[in-house]
Amino acid sequence: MTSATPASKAPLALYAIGLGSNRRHVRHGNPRHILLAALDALESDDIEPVDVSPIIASDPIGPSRRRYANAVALVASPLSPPEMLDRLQGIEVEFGRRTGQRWSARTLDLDILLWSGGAWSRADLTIPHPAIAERAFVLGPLRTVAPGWRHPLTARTVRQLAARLIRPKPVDQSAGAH
Ligand code: PH2
Ligand code: MG
Ligand code: MG
Repeated sequence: MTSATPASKAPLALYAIGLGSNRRHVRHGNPRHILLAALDALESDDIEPVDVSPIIASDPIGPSRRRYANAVALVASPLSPPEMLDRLQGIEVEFGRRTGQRWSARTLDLDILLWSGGAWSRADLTIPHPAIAERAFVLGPLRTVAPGWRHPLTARTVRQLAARLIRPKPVDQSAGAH
């Protein structure tokens, strides 16, 4: 190795990455093992693991009927958000993800949830992930690794968002019954 790449001179940012899987992988096996392998794949010269939540099993939100394994990793990296997205998409493809499968069963889904730079919104990438506040399978694991991290748009901490999500809500009389 000769000179450092420009990326390695950029200041480190912290990212919270959401991991999800609800299909088996021919080599890695069940979703839990897929997440463990994905955590290994994530670690690289310019992505340093800082912390990982427990892996939880969660009921599917959306059309797929298989249960998911979900987890959240905190990583430190000099990569910019689009560079990080590229990297994550590359790993998804390595694990057999086909494109055009939004919300369908997937071997591996890697989402940027939070970034220490705050909010980012361009073309195909929005940070914070827009659905964070409604998803227990994200907030549960995220709370174990970053309870005090403030959502840059609502200024609520992850702990507060998680508490709001699980607190029983009064019945909304105006809403139609399902
Ligand atoms: N991901 C989805 C849709 N539904 N449900 C659970 N429980 N966990 C997920 O990761 C998940 C989901 C789309 O990314
Ligand atoms: Mg995704
Ligand atoms: Mg997702």
